[in-house]
Formats: sequence, C-alpha cells, structure tokens
Amino acid sequence: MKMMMEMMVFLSALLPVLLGCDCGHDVEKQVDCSDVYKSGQTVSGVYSIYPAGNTPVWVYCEMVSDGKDEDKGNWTVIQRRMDGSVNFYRPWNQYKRGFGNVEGEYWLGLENMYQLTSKNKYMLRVDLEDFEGRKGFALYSFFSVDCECAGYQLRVSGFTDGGAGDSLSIHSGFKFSTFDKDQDPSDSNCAKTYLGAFWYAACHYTNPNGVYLWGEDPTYYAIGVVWSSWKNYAVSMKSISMKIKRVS
Ligand SMILES: [Ca+2]
Repeated sequence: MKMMMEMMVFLSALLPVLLGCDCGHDVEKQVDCSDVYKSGQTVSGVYSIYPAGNTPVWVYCEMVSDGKDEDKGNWTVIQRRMDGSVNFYRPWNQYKRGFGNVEGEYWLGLENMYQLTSKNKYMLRVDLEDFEGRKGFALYSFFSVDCECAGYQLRVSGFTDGGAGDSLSIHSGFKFSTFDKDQDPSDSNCAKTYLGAFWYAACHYTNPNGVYLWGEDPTYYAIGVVWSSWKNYAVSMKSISMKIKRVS
C-alpha cells in the first residue's frame, strides 16, 4: 500500500513534466534585460526575453554595472548598426516582427517594442560613433511605441544631451513608415526617398535605419545613418544603437 502511494505521488509529480505543463507553478518570465540582470546574468550578451508573455525573443543586453554612471545599466537593445552587414531597407512585416543578427546588427521589431513599452515605463538612450572615433549620445526619460492599430506611433520626451544633441524629439507623435507602408505626413514616401524605415515626419532629422555609408559623402544627402543635430545630413554614423531601460 505504501509503495502504491509513493508510486502515485511520483507519477503525479512526473505528469506535468511529461505534458510540458507549468500547472500553476508561477514561472517568472524575463520581460526585458532588467529582469535578465536581476536573475544574476550581469555580463553583456545575447539573452532571451518574453516581451509578450509566452514567445521568447532573442535580444542583446548591454549590462554595465560600474556604478559610475546612473544612465548606464541593464539596457535592452532595440536597434543597432555597427558594420553594414545587415540590409535595413526592408518592408513593413520585417519591421513589425524584427530582423537581423542579435550579436551584430538588428531591429527588435515594432510589435516587441509595443509589448514592452505598453506594460512598463521605459527610458531610451541612443549611442552614436562616427568614423573618426568620436562618440556622443542622447538620453530620453520617456520612450514608448503605440499599438499597430495606431501605426506604431512613437512617443519620446525628456531629452538630456550627451553631446550629440536632440534629433529625435521632433519625431514624437509620428507613425512608423516603410517603403511599402507610407504613414508619414509628407506628400512623398519618405522611406523610399531616404532609403530607410522610421517614424518619419516630412521627413527626418535622424535616419537610424538608412543606408550604411562610410562616413561623409555630400552626394548621398540624408540617406545615410544620419543624426543631424550632431553631424550634418551628409554624414553617416559608424555605429548607432538604440536601447531602452525600464524605469522603476
Ligand atoms: Ca507620405
């Protein structure tokens, strides 16, 4: 009888494992890189997060914990260019879902950005580097992306200058546009004109998803990876990364 009971207990414990069921056990899913950091992973690198609950998404977490700069910390990278290895001139569905290589250049996806920023409050940091090795950044105390039903409209505010000036606040309130989905207020198609995809107004002060060009070339006006408040429209960045951090 005792053996039977033990067998029953054993089987009932095994069943959920066999069925792959959480069965009421509250498994803590990591929503973003702040959760990854809290779980004890304090080294920068690629981790999986769960922005929408059940589907894992690979992301690059920038973990900086030197304690010297409070703006550094557990950043979830949502966009990164660094070597031109990934083509960023892509259609709507790609920008919606995300693309690229999380160990290098990638776009996290508008839906993931919406899922993250609709549930918690986030700040945004944009890090820039030119081909002469100069660096600058821009910090925003608030960043969110609305639902697809609102065109993944951008909301960004609370600028602090890290030497690169503010090229993004002016894009707040605009919907996202790709070459095959023109949601910008310009008579033209800004994504087609400037060979990128962005929260274009009419059209842009920054073009993070533009063509990866090597430095300055006046013949390629404004189609590069531009951040106009720091460098003029003929200059393309060597690297840019946009990253968000949860504000508690
Ligand atoms: Ca238009």
